Amino acid sequence: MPFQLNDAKAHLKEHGWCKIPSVLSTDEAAAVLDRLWKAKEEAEKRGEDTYMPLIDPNPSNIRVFYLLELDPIFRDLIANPTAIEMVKSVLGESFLISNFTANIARPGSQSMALHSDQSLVFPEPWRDVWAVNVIWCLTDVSKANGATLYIPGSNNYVSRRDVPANARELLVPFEGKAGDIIVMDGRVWHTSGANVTADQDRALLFGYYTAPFVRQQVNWTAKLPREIQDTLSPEMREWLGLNPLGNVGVAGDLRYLSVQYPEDDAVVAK
Ligand SMILES: O=C(O)CCC(=O)C(=O)O
Repeated sequence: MPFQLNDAKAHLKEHGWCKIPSVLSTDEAAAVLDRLWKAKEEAEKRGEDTYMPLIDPNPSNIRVFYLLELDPIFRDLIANPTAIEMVKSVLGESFLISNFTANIARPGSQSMALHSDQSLVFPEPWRDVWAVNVIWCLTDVSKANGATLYIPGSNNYVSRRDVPANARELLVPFEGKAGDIIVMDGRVWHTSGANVTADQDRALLFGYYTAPFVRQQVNWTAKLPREIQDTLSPEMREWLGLNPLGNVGVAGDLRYLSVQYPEDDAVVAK
């Protein structure tokens, strides 16, 4: 039976994640990986660190931030129609692109902190889903080469107190093939896996989208060069928060008071 996106959406809603196979062909994934290595070189040339001791235990994890300014291929991926359809299924029509980063786990890499992505951008309680990650597999991903590990059911945790003391024993890998995407809602608790292979890289991209009232992790207006901003579609400008107006009227009612609460004629006459 052909893959049904609606089944994936239902799985995402219930379990907090889903996998969509072959959004990219194997060749396309390999081409993106090649561009990622070039982006890593370019980021380093620009003086940006690709090892972050704050989050990764050793330099075998290679982080590339600000993908959107490094290569147009990443601007295409963040706006990929399948990815956007999944994002809208969680967040609705209106959302922001908070971040787009890469984590290449090379042999010897170790796990970062267990966290949920929502917990990084606003305080508990996390009663609703206001964030979603689209994870692009650029290589085959297995437990051995450092697949992202997650706790099944953790999409229902409302507070840090809900994370069990034996969290480490509950972790399960998101395995996949190069070209698959894994969509994970912002409440799922997860970490990077350890890459215990001798010679396999595990390369993932993380497209992070949030509800429009959550401050983005990157201020794209400040970060993206003007020449790039000027090439973007009106839709992308809105998703990146580049337009002059930001957080206005999300769920507000701005009708005049006299319309919202018409005066009672009898009261006025008195
Ligand atoms: O690389 C991974 O598997 C997870 C990365 C992650 O969760 C993060 O960078 O916040």
